Amino acid sequence: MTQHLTSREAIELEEKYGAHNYHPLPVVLAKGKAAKVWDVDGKEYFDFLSAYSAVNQGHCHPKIAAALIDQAQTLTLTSRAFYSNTLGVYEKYVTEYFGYDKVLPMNSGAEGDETALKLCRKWAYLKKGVPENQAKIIVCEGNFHGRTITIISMSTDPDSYSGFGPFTPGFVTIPYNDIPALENALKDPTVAGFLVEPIQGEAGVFVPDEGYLKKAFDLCKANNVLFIADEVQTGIARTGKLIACEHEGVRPDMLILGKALSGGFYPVSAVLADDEIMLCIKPGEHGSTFGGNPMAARVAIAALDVVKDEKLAENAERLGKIFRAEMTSFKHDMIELVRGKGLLNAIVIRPKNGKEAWDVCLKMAENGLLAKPTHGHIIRFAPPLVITEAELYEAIEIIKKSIIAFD
Ligand code: IF1
Repeated sequence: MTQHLTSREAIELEEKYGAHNYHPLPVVLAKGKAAKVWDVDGKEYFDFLSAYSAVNQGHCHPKIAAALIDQAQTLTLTSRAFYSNTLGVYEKYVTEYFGYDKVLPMNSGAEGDETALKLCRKWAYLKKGVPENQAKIIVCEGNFHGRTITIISMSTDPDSYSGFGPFTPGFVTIPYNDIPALENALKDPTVAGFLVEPIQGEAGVFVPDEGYLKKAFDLCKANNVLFIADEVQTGIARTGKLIACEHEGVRPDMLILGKALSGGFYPVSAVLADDEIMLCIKPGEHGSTFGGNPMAARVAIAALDVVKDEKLAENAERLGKIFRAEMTSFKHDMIELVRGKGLLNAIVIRPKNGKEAWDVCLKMAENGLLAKPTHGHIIRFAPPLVITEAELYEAIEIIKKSIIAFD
């Protein structure tokens, strides 16, 4: 049974016994359903973070919960030392769903990225003929791919990498949304891959110029370099298409998925690629105790079923347009800029009377809507994709009312 804690008690416990690697908004959540969550006092909120886009299908989706509970009472973990009657079914389902030959199942998004980096290097040595230990991978300034040592070795954010060196070599950093810079970096014949987020999440929902991904993809192809899309945050219908690369008709050589692949029930990530790349890794060369376990397999199938059944991509596309139109036409001196795609949006906040994005988030929480600032002056708005149009308009009123409160 869950203990009945007051929000103060819950916060004090985390402060005293948990590492201080986060600075949460002072809200203690106890329950969630679809686009809403409730705190320990029963206060209701719209969730406009969706666990950083992991609960696209809405909180506690009954269909995903049913799959999880059924499998939890049947078989949870076999390890990959044996076959299971669930993994192959999921592998067939997910590869057909996204249109790739094969999938490599992992757990966290960071593990998905690490897997893609390893596959890319192996491919460089086995197929491209890059001399041993010389492969380079191009990454972008402002990237966010997770928290492991190798991944922070690619980061340009001092909060992410400072004090954690020495770093993994083999990365070349170029500005995001800069085709000439990519063209130039691709001249090096030891370059094996280009790892990119179709929209940069952590950078504040930074949407590149139209055509950037397509041009980048074509340049990679012309130079025999793998185009690797980190769609951990942008994938699974969030931006109005199943994956964000689809907006430009790009099919990445490697596709990294996580977060909403499980609808927020369980850490499930995946790398998808065709045989030419995927078969470069042989038995014993990569893996994970939990990757592809029976619960993950069942949960991911259910989560992806929900995306199709409930037309979540279409909903994100349609409601995203309403959100941006409403927020753009709402003229207020604290709103500097509204940007995004589908239901992955951000508002750049211009501070007023010493009040900034954090204060706006506190006010919105008071008024019944949860969102989180990034980089001090940007607020991300990413509700579960099951939010209804009526709920969205209600939420927009809360956002407007909260900003007006600073007049
Ligand atoms: C945290 C940001 C979001 C990601 C992309 C891989 C991962 C992430 C594109 C790693 C993770 C997170 C994790 C979360 C905060 C968050 C985030 F603000 F930091 F950038 F979503 F916008 N690729 N994103 O966005 O996935 O290993 O965490 O499963 O608390 O660090 P993970």
